Amino acid sequence: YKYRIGVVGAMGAVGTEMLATLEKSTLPIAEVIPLDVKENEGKTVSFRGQPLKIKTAEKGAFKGIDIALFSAGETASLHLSPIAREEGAVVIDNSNAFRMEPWVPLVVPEVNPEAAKAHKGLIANPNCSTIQMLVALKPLHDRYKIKRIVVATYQAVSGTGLLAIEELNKQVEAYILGKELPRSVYPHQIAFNALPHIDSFLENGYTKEEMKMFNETRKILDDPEIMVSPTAVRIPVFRCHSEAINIETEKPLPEIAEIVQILDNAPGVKVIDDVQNREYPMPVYLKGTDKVYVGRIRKDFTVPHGLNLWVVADNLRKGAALNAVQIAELLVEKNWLKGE
Ligand code: 11C
Repeated sequence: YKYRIGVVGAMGAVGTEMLATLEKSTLPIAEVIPLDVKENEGKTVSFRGQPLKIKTAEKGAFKGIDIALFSAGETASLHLSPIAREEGAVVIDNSNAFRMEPWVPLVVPEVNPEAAKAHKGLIANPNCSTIQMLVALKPLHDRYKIKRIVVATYQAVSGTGLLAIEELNKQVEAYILGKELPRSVYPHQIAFNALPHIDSFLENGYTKEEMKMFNETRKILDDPEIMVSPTAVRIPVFRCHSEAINIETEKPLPEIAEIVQILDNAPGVKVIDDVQNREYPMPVYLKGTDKVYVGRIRKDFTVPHGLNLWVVADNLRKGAALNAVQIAELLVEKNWLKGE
């Protein structure tokens, strides 16, 4: 059997990466159907060298589609995913719309693949900052039980979308030309700046982005006690989110060499950590890659069982498109497409 895969939001920053990731996927694909808003109908995207015409994502468009990868924002997911499911597609949703719904599995294939099995026609893809943090931490959590995570993120503008990429480009250009910096996406200048503000603020003083890291971590690890204390920051980088992570574990941690080995052997992780040769993960060199990169691995000498790490991953790939395609591959490989 070959699968018909729909990509909703095919012209967006993540949608484009979904098509690129599907091109390389081992999934037996009969057809890719790119869907987007009505204004983009008839425009073309490329898939394996062929131009594909965009169709409007609307009622009727999902008939015959086996798997629909959604990345068109929360409103589109809320409106269109029930339609897609009714028309027979299994939805893999990249938005925040359903992640915390008890009936929806929230899946990172390297971390909690089993959770996908019991789906009811919709599986949620976690937030990019959560995905890369947990791919790196899961092997340590399994062995030493992490009690508390303190994390500061350094997030790329592509997490906001294509308009934000354009805004950073235009601001840099205007700055060099000595012109006034245009601004529409972010509440402050993003070029040469750092904004401790991602998504909207909640009553507790945290942002939604920060609370996603707390709530999603507990759900994915199925650990209602693990503590996550986050600060999410937007920086003027185009691609790849970076995270400074501090963990405290219940059990004593082994020597650094052993931790490096555990991480390097973990699925989806690669260690880049040779400070003598100034080697550590950095966004500019890792854009367009598929793994989660870990460096600056060192003991936190201020607590009994603590560790500091620096984690970088391409937010559009492992943080979004690749994770979604991996979920599709998992469903097909395990024969879990039907769900429960
Ligand atoms: C960002 N993490 O970098 C966000 C983008 O819940 O899927 C993804 C938001 C989400 O701005």
